[in-house]
Amino acid sequence: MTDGARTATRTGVRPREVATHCPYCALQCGMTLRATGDRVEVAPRDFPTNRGGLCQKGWTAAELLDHPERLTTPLLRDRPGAALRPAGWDEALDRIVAGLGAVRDRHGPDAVAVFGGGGLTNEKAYALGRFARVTLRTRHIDYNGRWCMSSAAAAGNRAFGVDRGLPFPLADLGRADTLLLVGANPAETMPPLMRHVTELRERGGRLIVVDPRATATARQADLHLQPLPGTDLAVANALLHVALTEGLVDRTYVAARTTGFDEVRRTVAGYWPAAVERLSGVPAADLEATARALATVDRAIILTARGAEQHAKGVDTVTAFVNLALALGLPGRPGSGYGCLTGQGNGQGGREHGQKADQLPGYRRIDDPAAREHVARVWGVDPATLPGPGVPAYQLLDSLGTPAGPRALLVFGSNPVVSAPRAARIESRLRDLDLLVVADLLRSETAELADVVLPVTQWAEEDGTMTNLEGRVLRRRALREPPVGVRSDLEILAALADRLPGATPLPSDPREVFEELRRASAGGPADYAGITWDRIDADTGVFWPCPDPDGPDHPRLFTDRFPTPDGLARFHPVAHRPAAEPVCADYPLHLTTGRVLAQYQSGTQTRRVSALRRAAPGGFVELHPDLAARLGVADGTPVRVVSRRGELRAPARLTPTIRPDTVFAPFHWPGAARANSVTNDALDPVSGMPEFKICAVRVEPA
Ligand SMILES: Nc1nc2c(c(=O)[nH]1)N[C@H]1C(S)=C(S)[C@@H](COP(=O)(O)OP(=O)(O)OC[C@H]3O[C@@H](n4cnc5c(=O)[nH]c(N)nc54)[C@H](O)[C@@H]3O)O[C@H]1N2
Ligand SMILES: Nc1nc2c(c(=O)[nH]1)N[C@H]1C(S)=C(S)[C@@H](COP(=O)(O)OP(=O)(O)OC[C@H]3O[C@@H](n4cnc5c(=O)[nH]c(N)nc54)[C@H](O)[C@@H]3O)O[C@H]1N2
Ligand code: SF4
Ligand SMILES: [Mo]
Repeated sequence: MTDGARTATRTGVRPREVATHCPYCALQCGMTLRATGDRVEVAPRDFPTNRGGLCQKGWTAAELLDHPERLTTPLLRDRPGAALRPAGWDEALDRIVAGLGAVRDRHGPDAVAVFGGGGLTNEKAYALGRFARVTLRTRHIDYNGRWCMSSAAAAGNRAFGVDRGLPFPLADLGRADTLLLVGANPAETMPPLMRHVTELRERGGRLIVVDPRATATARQADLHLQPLPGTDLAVANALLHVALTEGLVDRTYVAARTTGFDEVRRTVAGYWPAAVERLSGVPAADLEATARALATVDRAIILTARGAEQHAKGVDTVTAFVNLALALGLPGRPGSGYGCLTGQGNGQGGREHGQKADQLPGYRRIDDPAAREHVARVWGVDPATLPGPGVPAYQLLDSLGTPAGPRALLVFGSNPVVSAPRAARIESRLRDLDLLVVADLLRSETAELADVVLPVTQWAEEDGTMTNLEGRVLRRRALREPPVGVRSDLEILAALADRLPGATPLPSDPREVFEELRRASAGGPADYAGITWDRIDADTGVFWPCPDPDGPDHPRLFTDRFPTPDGLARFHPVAHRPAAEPVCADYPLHLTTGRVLAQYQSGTQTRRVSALRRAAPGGFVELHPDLAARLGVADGTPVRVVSRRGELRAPARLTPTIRPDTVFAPFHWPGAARANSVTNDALDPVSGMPEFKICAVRVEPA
């Protein structure tokens, strides 16, 4: 395709108003976009998740559409050290194809790697997986969801036989009697979700929050447990211990619907509340009150998010809460259950269609011969030519440019220079590549290192589907044509396939890609075969699995069986272990990291939105006033937070809402304030999740 051809292929008049969803988080709030003159206006739209609400990020999302820093032409670097310069599409694509060819000729197909994102539509995530496995024939593809959902996904798969973040609609929250939130701060990370929590509280239900900080969410709670970071597993085992000693376990449910309880019972016997109080700092009486609040009501829901999951023991920590939920008979009981709050816009769908290292579309395993056979048939290739599993995100990025690792990387929808753990190391790996290609709408910090940058369309210019935190498949709808010079990710993949020698063509029309995705997912755990765009349009989305176009979808899972071979859920005994990096005399404090309301992720997008920049202009370090006094630090004093891997510099923010032995830094900023200069790259052995939520540091005035 030549430079002008793309616009010519997109004919037809666009509507002046569309019903779509926010580009950012997994709540996927309903919004209406209106084109008024040359401006695009955002208005909230009533949808079951957001109930007419939007957060500040959603309200201001359209500011990026015509932002002066938006990329509208490819950028090229002529030689190492030279500045990026504007280039035409033909030149940019030729450069990529030549670069990929050189790397593959010298080092083989696995020397090319692909890194995707949980913000990509289902169609893009699917196309990226197919592009890697079929067009490039590399096993090396993974994505930023590894840093987000992977611990809960692995725990869900091993206990329930499936990984759907919420196995019930979000509206169940409002009707629960007790809601336990573990390491989740939705008042800042998904504000409209709190409408459901408000409903719960107005109905007399109880909210219990487990967080080392008294966050905006915890401040609304009836009970706030404030553990030392990294001790949630012990807390969960203590809750189950209390339920057992007080006779609160649902024995009928355990006998009829689960297997493996005996070993768990033996393990939790040692988790006396008094012992766990010493370990976690949570008073034994609060542990007892929490266990009773969950076990003595009709409808109880337990939700985990990144605070519990982003640890080197994240899978086991989630498992401990799943064990608790199973022992209380919650999963599959109407109005009750365990769930995980998925984070990115398409964090759920992004992990179902093949951008994960070990996975094929429909949430199939790439090492399963039947799965390979099915998907290879849809792709029209011999199953023997499909590569095997690759490696999880951090291992992949950490191997780049090393003798055994890939020498070329294509990035679609992530900014690892800011968001990867131990980011300085990853940054130097990226610099060691022979070829780095970044597709983005803006010059992210990762794009700044690239040899080729490709400008992509934004949400208001795209059709496609997203799968929200409930497993509800939604439609993203285009309001307007993209600016001249910009292409969609699908068009970029198709254009590369056109130019790569011997490659079969790829469709670039999202609806056509979705039709292929339906066939590829048919029969898999995340079965989309019965989902059509028309069916989504007719209602408020469609919940997977949905194998039959004329059959039902599944808002609620597990009502009569679990999708395991014997239909039973599985208990797994799990034991507490300390954080990968214990505190010591040189690094006596715990650092934990997370988010603020007005910034999103690596900040590429939200740091460029004026109202958000005013609301949250830069990084900071939260410190308890007692700790600050000991360190001689006042509010606003610049401090250094130093770990074995590096340091961050930012002003101190004094607040009594944090534990005195713990400091907190948000991770949205690059440069001196980059939290990931400090974080630990210890990984969960099952999920590959990095330990973003705890490492040992010292803090000193800068
Ligand atoms: N404003 C905003 N919203 C977002 C995002 C964003 O970047 N900005 N990102 C989206 C994405 S991708 C995600 S994954 C979600 C994340 O959503 P959340 O999981 O709600 O966000 P975090 O701030 O990462 O972590 C939640 C809480 O965990 C606490 N915490 C830290 N360590 C521990 C611990 O060891 N145990 C416990 N129990 N708690 C701990 C932190 O104090 C924090 O308040 O948000 C989504 N929404
Ligand atoms: N210390 C610390 N680090 C963390 C976390 C933490 O809690 N603490 N959380 C982790 C988590 S949960 C996550 S999800 C990651 C997220 O971190 P990243 O993977 O860096 O996520 P984003 O900042 O959303 O990056 C998305 C990039 O893609 C671009 N983009 C947006 N939409 C599209 C699109 O459709 N196509 C293309 N090609 N580009 C697009 C954006 O402009 C942006 O530059 O960070 C992780 N890092
Ligand atoms: S809560 Fe999430 S989906 Fe809703 S408006 Fe805010 S960022 Fe967008
Ligand atoms: Mo995330």
